[in-house]
Amino acid sequence: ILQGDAARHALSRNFSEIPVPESVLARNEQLYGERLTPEQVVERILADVKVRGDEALLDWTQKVDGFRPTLKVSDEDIAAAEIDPELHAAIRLAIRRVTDFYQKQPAHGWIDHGPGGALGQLVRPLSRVGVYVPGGLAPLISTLIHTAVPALVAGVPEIIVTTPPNRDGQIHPAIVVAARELGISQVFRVGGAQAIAALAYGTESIPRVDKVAGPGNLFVVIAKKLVFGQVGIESLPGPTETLVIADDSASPRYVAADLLAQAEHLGAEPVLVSTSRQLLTQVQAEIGGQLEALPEPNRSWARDSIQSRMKIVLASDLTEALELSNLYAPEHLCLLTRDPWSLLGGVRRAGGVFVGEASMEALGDYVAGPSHVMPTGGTARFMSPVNVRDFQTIISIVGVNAAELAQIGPAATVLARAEGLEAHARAIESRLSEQD
Ligand code: HSO
Ligand code: ZN
Repeated sequence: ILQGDAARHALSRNFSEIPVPESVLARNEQLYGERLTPEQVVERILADVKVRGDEALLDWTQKVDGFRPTLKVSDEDIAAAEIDPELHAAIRLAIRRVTDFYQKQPAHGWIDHGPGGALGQLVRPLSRVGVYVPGGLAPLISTLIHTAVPALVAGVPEIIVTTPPNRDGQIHPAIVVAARELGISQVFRVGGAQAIAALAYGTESIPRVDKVAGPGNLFVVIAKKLVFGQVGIESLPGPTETLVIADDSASPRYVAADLLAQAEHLGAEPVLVSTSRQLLTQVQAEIGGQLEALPEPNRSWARDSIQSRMKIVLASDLTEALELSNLYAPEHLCLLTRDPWSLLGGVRRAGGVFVGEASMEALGDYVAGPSHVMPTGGTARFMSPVNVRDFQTIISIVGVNAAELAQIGPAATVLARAEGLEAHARAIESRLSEQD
């Protein structure tokens, strides 16, 4: 149990470098005959896809996953995808609730017409966006919804989805159904850094996009970092974290359940901050019991997060608890206290805040409303969750009239000459003199 300065130290993040697991290096050695770092592998993949397009995508997929998929999901396959009706209804509900949420986000431009003319900001959707949907251990159906919907609400006319196929070369039918429900017709069976390369550079079958969004594994995140500039990137989502602030009124059973829910994500970091020592002890016992009751492989995933990364902190009061949370800048902040709404004013850094017992983070992962793609790794200091603004640009409008020009033009010429830019000054004066 951490307290005071030790807690502060444990929750201050060290942003120096993403640690590379030994298992990744060993696998690279086995695949490439050299202990390449993930960066080196990604650089090779990017360069190859840029030059050889689709052939490179298939070769790298063959190398990493062991098969050559058919890249594009055909219109017939999209139309024919079928899933359990209950799951289908849940997908529809999630789409509706996330859409309703983002339709409330103010995202309009403005033009201010005054006596001096008009100034303003136009808001325009991006033309084409790529959404990466992780596959692998869990087919993240919800991630497609939580990334594509803000883009659709922003007005993006074309969305390209890439997602890694499973062993039989197919994509989970629920991901295909979700794409169909969203009106997305371009879905590609490719994952990893090669998918990001395809979206950034374009290939024969995958069109080049303006921005790539969505979470992925270490290779995907490194690829997104390296292609930034060539395309836009919404963020670099890393392993997930949840910080729970609980007082003596919280239910140890709920606190444990919420920590375990996030712990089952690979590499997750669960943090519990409480003002009650008794609660900390009770939650630890609960976690033990609930962990044993989980089926495999979820139990192993959750146990790894709990044993390797969980932090337990005793705070002197809720003010200190909030101060520690602001220092940590969690992706998710869950408030399980007597009066959770009273803490909101003190929250300065977090991806999302989950207020009270009925608003568990796992609900937010699916159907609450806000996108579950939120800033991780302490980036909530300067980043926001995925939202409508990520898929729009702002265009500045300058439309001053002659009267206004006469007022403000002379100052501009002074600044131009101070910068030594004579042609600028003359361009302004050419109109100033015309008016005399
Ligand atoms: N909690 C994860 C997102 C997710 N959970 C998707 C379930 N499906 C990262 O915030
Ligand atoms: Zn989750």
